[in-house]
Formats: sequence, structure tokens, C-alpha cells
Amino acid sequence: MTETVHPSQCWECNTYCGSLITMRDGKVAKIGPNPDHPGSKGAFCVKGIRAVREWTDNENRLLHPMRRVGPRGSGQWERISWDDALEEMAERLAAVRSEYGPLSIAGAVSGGAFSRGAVMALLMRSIGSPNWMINQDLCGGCQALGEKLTGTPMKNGEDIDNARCALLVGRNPYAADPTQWLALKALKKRGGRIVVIDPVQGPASDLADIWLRPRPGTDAALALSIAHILVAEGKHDKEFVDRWCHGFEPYKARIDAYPPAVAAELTGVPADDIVAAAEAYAEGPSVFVPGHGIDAFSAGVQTFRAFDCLVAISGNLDRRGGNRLTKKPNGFRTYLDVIHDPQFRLPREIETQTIGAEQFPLWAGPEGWQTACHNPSVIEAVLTDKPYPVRAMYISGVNIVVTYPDAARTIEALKSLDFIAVATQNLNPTSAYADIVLPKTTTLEEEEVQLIWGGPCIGYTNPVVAPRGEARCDLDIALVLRDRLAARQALTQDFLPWADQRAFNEFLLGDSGITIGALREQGYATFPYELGAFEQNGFATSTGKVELYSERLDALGLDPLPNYTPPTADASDAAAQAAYPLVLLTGLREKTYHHSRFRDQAWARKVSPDPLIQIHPDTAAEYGICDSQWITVHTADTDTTCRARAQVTEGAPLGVVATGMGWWDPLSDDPEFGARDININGAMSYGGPWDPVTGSSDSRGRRCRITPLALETDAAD
Ligand SMILES: Nc1nc2c(c(=O)[nH]1)N[C@H]1C(S)=C(S)[C@@H](COP(=O)(O)OP(=O)(O)OC[C@H]3O[C@@H](n4cnc5c(=O)[nH]c(N)nc54)[C@H](O)[C@@H]3O)O[C@H]1N2
Ligand SMILES: Nc1nc2c(c(=O)[nH]1)N[C@H]1C(S)=C(S)[C@@H](COP(=O)(O)OP(=O)(O)OC[C@H]3O[C@@H](n4cnc5c(=O)[nH]c(N)nc54)[C@H](O)[C@@H]3O)O[C@H]1N2
Ligand code: SF4
Ligand SMILES: [Mo]
Repeated sequence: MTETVHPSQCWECNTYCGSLITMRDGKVAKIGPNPDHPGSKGAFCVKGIRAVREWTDNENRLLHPMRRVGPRGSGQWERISWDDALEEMAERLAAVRSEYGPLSIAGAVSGGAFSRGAVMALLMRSIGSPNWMINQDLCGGCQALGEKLTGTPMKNGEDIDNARCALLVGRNPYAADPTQWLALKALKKRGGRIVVIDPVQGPASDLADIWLRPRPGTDAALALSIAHILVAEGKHDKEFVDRWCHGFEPYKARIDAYPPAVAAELTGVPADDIVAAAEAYAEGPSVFVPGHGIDAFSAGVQTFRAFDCLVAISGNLDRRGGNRLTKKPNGFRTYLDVIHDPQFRLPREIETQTIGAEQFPLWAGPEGWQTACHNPSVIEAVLTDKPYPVRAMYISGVNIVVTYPDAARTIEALKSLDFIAVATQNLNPTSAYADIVLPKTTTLEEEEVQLIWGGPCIGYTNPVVAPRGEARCDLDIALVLRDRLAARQALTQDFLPWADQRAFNEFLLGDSGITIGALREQGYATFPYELGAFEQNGFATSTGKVELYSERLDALGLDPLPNYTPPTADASDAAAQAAYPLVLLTGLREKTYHHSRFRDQAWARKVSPDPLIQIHPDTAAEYGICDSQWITVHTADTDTTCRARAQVTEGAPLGVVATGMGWWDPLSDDPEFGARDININGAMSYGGPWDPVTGSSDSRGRRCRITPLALETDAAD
């Protein structure tokens, strides 16, 4: 028996924990934490230990390419060879391209946090299409754009280890991020203070010294008010503000409109609690720990800007115990650098035609964060041919039928396409509509190199096992597809100049001096960086300063100052409020699942068998709902509904119901695997109002009504 241990990294979620993989006789025997990893510092979770192995080894794994034989969505497939799959894919894409033009082909992928994002963008551009969809309008996009506009890129730079106070806003690290969770418990233990802003009770609010419980979607008013208190009491960092902040005077006028009494009125949080939170935060160093609870909604960017400006004026930016600005080694390329590299760009006149670029220029098209499309507008284009037809899609590493809002509309759009190919590790509700399904490698089979913001360090995913069956990684699929498209004169330009994934990874490492060999040895590589080197680096805005007043937003005719926008739920008229009296929150994470993944794993199904929806006891009583009873959720914006199981708890505020996301049932006989039944996005709209910068729709804060299902229908589950 030979046993070897390989340092690697888990990228099942964006904690990117360092791992140690024990191999015995060529097989993965154990996956556990790497205590030396500078990012995760020994933290890990059950998904990394267990789910990833099962994801690779499970009997439902897709091992060969398949061709659909029945109607779309009927679940009838036949096994085909890679050769046949690629020929058919190239032939059909070339046909669509020649009939409707290159722009009619769109890619869909999770986004620029993984190499598959950059590969999809470059494959689409090679075909001549600037259209690729990412899911970050639903995840982190508002944070990224808020930070970009303010000049404060600080995602995952939370230095909780050295903070005296942590301000958690819409974040549930207990389920979502074990590294943060361990750091927060340690902060508490050493006498630091924790302030939590969250309408729903959970492990974070239980740990908090101060828990502010705002009405959903009103957080910006709290941030502006805390800033007001700091400035009014002279507790802000005057030196930093004078030297490095642009637009302090108009900003001050804006925050002065939010004294605690006003913010209390808007948010429902008592004024004294807002003052107490401000006092705790003022005793820095303080770290702002944001989460999905203030992202992915129609006021997301301005809400993030309100907090970003607070971080800056309080002197907590790029400070020990505060929020570190993003660092990377000189000469290293991130996936975003690749996407924006001029050598891989289509002509500007083509990129300006990216779907959504006109309405959301900072999101989509040549000036866009990742250049990717505005997804709801792509779905619209598929169904209406406006602004032009989209007739084919290649989807990899994203389960859009489950994770995009409005499952029925996504399905309608997919059904109407001329051609769909899906690369995936197992059949899922999205691949159900494909013409061709391609078997994809898992993280145990792929080599990945990436910047880990949290370390900061360069992380390395070690391909410890050979791909199962005929699975291939995204780049390998893109390369062979490119060749077959080229043979059909269906290529605009070759933007994929790498022979394989190793060459691509070496391109990322560039001139950084970090080698694959060193990464394989240690699982990561650290690099030197300096905190607070503002004189040296400045800030990446037009003024070179932190823009409290955003010149970019001003030029676009948008509010240049951080602002409070009343939540969408307030905007409906009295009749709509009476018909849909509750506010729906979605997205609560569970330790067992990663979004729609791992839904077939027995251990996870045992821990979490059904989608739950938290309901306050008084609300439950009003509707005659008892604990565990199945109910339907119906939002004001769609005709379709979703089922979930009531969890009656005072953790949910009165008038609010809160649920998770990502539910489907891989073991179901339904060829759609319950994607319209137990998936909350079956009841959500992807329509407006949209965030004016990212185009994000409200993935929470929508008005809804609930209806108990007769108890006997329980037998249906
Ligand atoms: N186990 C597990 N871990 C994961 C994931 C997973 O699927 N499973 N997914 C990963 C990904 S991609 C993401 S984006 C993260 C998400 O993880 P988090 O960022 O922690 O997001 P959520 O779990 O959605 O919970 C956010 C919190 O926001 C609160 N909230 C809801 N509405 C509001 C509001 O209006 N204001 C405020 N202040 N709070 C609000 C909710 O009550 C909840 O407590 O998790 C990552 N980690
Ligand atoms: N209503 C509502 N909707 C939401 C959210 C919400 O809170 N509420 N959250 C949003 C958020 S934060 C996110 S991040 C998205 C997540 O949305 P998705 O990215 O669609 O979700 P996942 O289930 O993580 O991934 C989907 C598919 O990716 C493939 N995959 C998994 N691992 C790998 C891999 O290693 N390589 C490749 N190539 N493919 C892989 C599998 O086929 C898997 O089925 O959902 C968003 N949708
Ligand atoms: S938290 Fe869990 S799933 Fe996420 S990277 Fe770490 S071990 Fe993997
Ligand atoms: Mo996410």
C-alpha cells in the first residue's frame, strides 16, 4: 500500500480552502484541511471533505457524451462518441452562425471566479460573439461594481484576525464560510465586538454583541447613518479623508440627511441601536464583512457604496484589522485580466452590441466589469428576437434553470432555441433541455491556478486523479470545438492560443516567478505586499482617489453619491400590498449543499431533505400553517409558484418569509427534476426593477403570499 499526501485547494465555494488530499493506491482516500494555508488557515467544511469525492465518484456521474433522442425535456438520451458530439455541435453552431450571424450564439457559465469563465468568454469571442452570460448579477456583482466605482476593491480582504470590531451585513458565515466563522468566534473570544445587520436570526446574530434587524433592503440607510454619526462626532479619519477621498463635502451633505432618527424610521431599527453600532464600529480597527444579503438586488450597488464609503472615511481601508485592498503578485494574470487583455478582444463595434451593453455599460460590453451580457435581456432576446436573435447556447458550469430567477421563462427560452449544448458532471434541470450533453471533469480531476484574495496567495488545485470515463475540462472542450468550427470557416479569430490547461495556467503565472512545480509542492504560493501604500498605488478611479462622489456615475446620469433607495416591496400600491402582504427573502445557505449541487448525495438529503421556508409564528397562525406543513409561495411578479415546507420560527421577522435556493430533485421521475416545483426561482421574476449599474433584479425583498397545502398532500413528497 502506498500513501501520498498532496496539497491542493477546494473550490467548491469561494472560500477556496487549502486542502490536503491523501491518495492510497491511486485513489483518493481522504480530503482534509491544510492548516498551513494562508487563506483558510485550517478551516474546512463537510462539502470539502465529503461532497467533492461523492461528486466525482457517484453513480449518477455523466461519463460519456449524450445526444437527446426524445423531445426537449423528455429525459431520453443515447450515448455517443466525443467525435460525434463535437461534429454535431460544430455543425449546428456553424449553421446558426451562418443563418443569424455570430452574435446569435451565447455562452453561459458561472463567471470570472473560475478558469471556465475566461475560457467561455474567449470561445464565444473566437466564434465572433461578445455574448456570454455570468451569474454574478445574482452573486457578488453589486459588491464588485460598488467597490470598483468607489475605488476600493476589497472583496475577501477582511482581516478579522486583527480587528477589534466586525460589522457583518447580510452574511451567514456559519453556513457559507468556515474561515470567517472561526475568525469571528476567535474575535469574540478575545473580547472584540461583533455587530450584525440582518433581518433574520441566525448563528451570526446569536454571536453578536449588537444585532440590528432592519426591514429587508433598507441597509443603505443604516450605513449612511453610521457614517453621519462618525463624522458628526469627529470620529472619522480626517487625514485619510483630506488626502484620499474625493467629494467629501457633498458626501457629508448626503449623510447629514440620515441622522439616527431618520434611519430608524426607514429601517425599523431603534435609533439607540444605530448609535451603539456606530460607537462599536468607531473603535477600530474595524472590519466590514458583507454577504449576499445586500447583494443581488435592485439597490445593491448603492447599498455597497454606502458601506464602502464608511470603510474609507473611518480609516479602515487597507489597514491591519480592517478591509485589505486586493493584492496580487507582479506579473500574475487573474481570469479578469485575461478577459480584459487587449489581445483577446473583439473589435469595439462588436463588443458594444453585447446584449445589455446599452442599458448597463458598466456591466455589459466593452466597458463592462467582465464584459458579459445582462442575462434577463438575453432570455428576452431568445424569446422575442430583440435586439437581435439569439438562437444557440453553450452552457457550462452553471445550472441556469434552477439558479436564474423565473425558471418557467428560462425553460421556455431554452425550449425555443435551435441548438443547446451543456457541459456538466451530471444530468440536471438545465441539461434536460440540451441537444448534446458533454461530460465534465470535477475539481479532483482539473488543474487550476488562481488568485486567492483571502490569503492573499496564489492557490493551486491539484488534479490528483485522471478524469473518470470520458470527462474533459472546459479548455480541452473549447480547443477541439474551436478546431472543428475553424474547419467549417465558422471562426472569427482564434483567441485560445494554449495547447492545454497547463499552458493556460502557465500563462496566468506569467512573470510572477511562481512556478507550477512550487505550487504542486505547497498547494499555494504567498507573495510580498504592503498595506496602505496609497502614495505608491493611488486608487483606480478617474480622480485617483476614493470616490465618495463617483465621477463615473455622474457621467452616466446616475446618483454620484451613495444613496438609500426604498425597497421594491414598498413601491407596490395598496391593492398589491393587500394581495401580496409578505416579503420574501431567498438564498439562505445550508452546510450540506452548494447551490444546486450535491442534491443527490444521501448524507446531505438526510440532513436536509426538503426546502424549508421560515415563517414567524404569528404569520403562520394567521394563515393556519403548522410547522413542517407544505405551502406554496406566490410572488407578485410571476404566475408560477413554488412549494416549500414551513419552518415556524421567531427567527423570521413578522411579515417576512425566508427560504434557501438551489432546490431540485435528481432522484425524481420528473424529467425536469422538480425545477418548477421546489425551486424558489420557479416563483421569482428576473424582471425589473433592475439595479441601474449591474442590472441585478431583486433576488429577495419581493412581495409574496403563501398558501398552506392540505396536510394530506404531504404524501406527495
Ligand atoms: N454551504 C454553502 N456555502 C456557500 C454557498 C452554498 O451554496 N452553500 N454558496 C457560496 C456563494 S456563491 C455565496 S454568494 C455565499 C452566500 O453566503 P452569504 O453571503 O452568507 O449569503 P446568504 O446565506 O444568502 O445569507 C445572507 C444573510 O443575509 C440576510 N439577509 C437577507 N436579506 C437581507 C437584507 O435585506 N439585509 C441584510 N442586512 N441581510 C439580509 C439573510 O437573513 C442571511 O442571514 O455563500 C458561499 N458559500
Ligand atoms: N433566488 C435566488 N437565486 C439565486 C441565489 C439566491 O440567493 N436566490 N443565489 C445566486 C448565487 S449567489 C449564485 S453563486 C448562483 C449559483 O448558480 P450556479 O452556478 O448555477 O449553481 P451551482 O449549483 O453552483 O452550479 C451549477 C452547475 O455547475 C456545474 N459545476 C459544478 N462544479 C463544477 C466544476 O467544478 N466545473 C464545472 N465546469 N462545472 C461545475 C454543475 O453542472 C452544476 O450543476 O445562484 C444564484 N441564484
Ligand atoms: S468552505 Fe467547504 S466547500 Fe467551501 S472551499 Fe472550504 S471546504 Fe470547500
Ligand atoms: Mo454566489
